[in-house]
Amino acid sequence: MKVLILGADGYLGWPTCMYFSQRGHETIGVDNYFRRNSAVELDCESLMPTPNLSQRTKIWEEVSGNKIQIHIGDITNYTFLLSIFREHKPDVVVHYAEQPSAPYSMMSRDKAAFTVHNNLITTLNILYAVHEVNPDCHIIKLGTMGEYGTPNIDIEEGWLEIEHNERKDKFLFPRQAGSLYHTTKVQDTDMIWLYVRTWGLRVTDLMQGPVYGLSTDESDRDPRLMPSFHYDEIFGTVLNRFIVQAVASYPLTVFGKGEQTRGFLNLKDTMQCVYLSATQPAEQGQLRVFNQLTETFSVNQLASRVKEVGDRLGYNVTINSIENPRVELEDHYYNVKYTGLLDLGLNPHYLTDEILESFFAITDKYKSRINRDAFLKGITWK
Ligand code: USQ
Repeated sequence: MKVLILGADGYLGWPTCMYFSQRGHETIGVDNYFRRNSAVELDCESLMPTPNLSQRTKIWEEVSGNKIQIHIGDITNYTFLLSIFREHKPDVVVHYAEQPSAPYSMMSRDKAAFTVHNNLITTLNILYAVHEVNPDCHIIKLGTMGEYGTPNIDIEEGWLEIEHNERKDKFLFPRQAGSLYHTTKVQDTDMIWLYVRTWGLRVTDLMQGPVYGLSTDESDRDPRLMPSFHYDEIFGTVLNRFIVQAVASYPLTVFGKGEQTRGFLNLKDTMQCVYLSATQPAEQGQLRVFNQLTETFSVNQLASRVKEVGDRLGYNVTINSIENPRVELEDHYYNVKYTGLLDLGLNPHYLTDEILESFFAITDKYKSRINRDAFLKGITWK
């Protein structure tokens, strides 16, 4: 396959490039370095040094013998994106090129506007480029479990059949997002669904929960190939933050009651899910939706697991419940269906103590680079 990965420099993007490349696919990565530049602007850089994409592709070639082609540019610029589509005519495009942070989207009007513009225009441009250059190209779009929010009913896998006044129809499962970032993901899903119906495109929407981890088989081959790993309040996800906090002897930051429950997965499983979706594509005219998680935990359960394993390793972990800077339900029903990816062949890496121990061990090597000011930056939803 010829695979185009948009957002190739990010936490998921770079490991995905290597994953496809390692398996013999022609891999093309694109990024505008938004996250890299914002992390400098907001003083919250990645835990480990991350060479830029040109440097990383050279290291990857030395290590694996495989090439990854890179283009640096902004895909909200349609002319730029179209030139890439015309040059490469991809069979699959993986869309990670969105502003991915809920706190970032709630920081200010300007950052809210950037999030709306970036996330909706990148998606629109991809839809147009596929329609114009290669309508058979399979779009794999990274959605988020946060599109559904935390409804008081079971969360189905993408769709819900509704019976109303003795008639039935199937709709996208109701969406009720908890941040502007998550809302842009709802909006782009609606846009994608319109063009699937109108132009007959083939799309897989991966409704992913928070990802954790910093190890993949490919990145383990050389520390310079590690993903860009964030633990700050803006770009870090909760379990990644807790591990780094524990290593830094910083009390784990549980927001509010800590009974917020989400569906989590290991970074290695994100790779598998995207790969399984690419190799078993959606049909022409189908919007296929998978809930991408392997197990659910509350924030309190994660904090206890990190404390238990951390204490055993000698870290003396403490937990601090702090006022919730977000507006979200802190104690709620959460029951999600997620069988679609397992049916495609996903073999989950569950959160075992061994996985937590190795996570601690790698993080500890970079202890001296931890920026304690990045843990809480005073961002609130209010
Ligand atoms: N939380 C804490 N303490 C912290 C950080 C987070 O208690 O220090 C809580 C949050 O309040 C929330 C939960 O942990 O209830 C998850 O927060 P998160 O920061 O790990 O995840 P979120 O902001 O929802 O966003 C992340 C990714 C996003 C992805 C999403 C999947 O940044 O790109 O879409 O996870 S999901 O959460 O399912 O919507």
